[in-house]
Amino acid sequence: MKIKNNLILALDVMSESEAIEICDSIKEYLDTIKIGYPLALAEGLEIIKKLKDKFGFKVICDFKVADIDATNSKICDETFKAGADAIICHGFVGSDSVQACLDMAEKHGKELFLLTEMSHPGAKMFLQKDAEAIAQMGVDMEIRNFIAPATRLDRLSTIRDIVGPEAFIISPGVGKQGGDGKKALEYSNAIIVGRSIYESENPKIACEELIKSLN
Ligand code: OMP
Repeated sequence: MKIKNNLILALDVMSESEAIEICDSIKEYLDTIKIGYPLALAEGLEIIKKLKDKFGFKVICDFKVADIDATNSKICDETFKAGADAIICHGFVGSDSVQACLDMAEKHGKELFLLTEMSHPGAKMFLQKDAEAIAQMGVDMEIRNFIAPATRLDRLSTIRDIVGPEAFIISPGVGKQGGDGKKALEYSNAIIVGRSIYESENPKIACEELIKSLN
């Protein structure tokens, strides 16, 4: 996957009008956005095609899919049918659940991102201790795309070592969660940034300045 300016906008706004306004202001800098439950629940899955058609963005659907295999298949199928270019799934549910997502991504000719360790403080309670095994499971399953935290560079670096130099890692937690974008890009291929762009008074300038700080 090639991502313009190595930057993905996490578009966790709560209405189509807000989403369009933000996308309009940053469209020259980005070509990939991530949509999660907030916007999809507020506006329905149709928002994916609307934003793709209007701006030509690639859309990663952050549904953190984490169910039994049969249910995961259905969630992924609907998401890809709605136009998503990629979907994010959790790894802690195990290889049968993840394989169902991978199979559906392959069926649609789309991408799957495997979430290893999360970026927030609570990830240390349970997820962190298994994150390396989750990353290794992804490698064994020949998954190419991973998510690992910009908030803990040592962990991001460890996960990079496990998945190898050819894997594609995208990294959330820059800005509001305290992570440094430039440092995260030493180990990842792109960063995911939400609030520090869309909550800013001027998202266009916030985006411009962030990109400058990455180079
Ligand atoms: P900001 O903290 O506002 O920049 O947003 C970060 C985005 O990345 C949100 O959409 C989160 O749901 C998402 N995210 C994390 O923050 N941490 C993770 O470990 C994983 C994700 C994700 O899967 O995208």
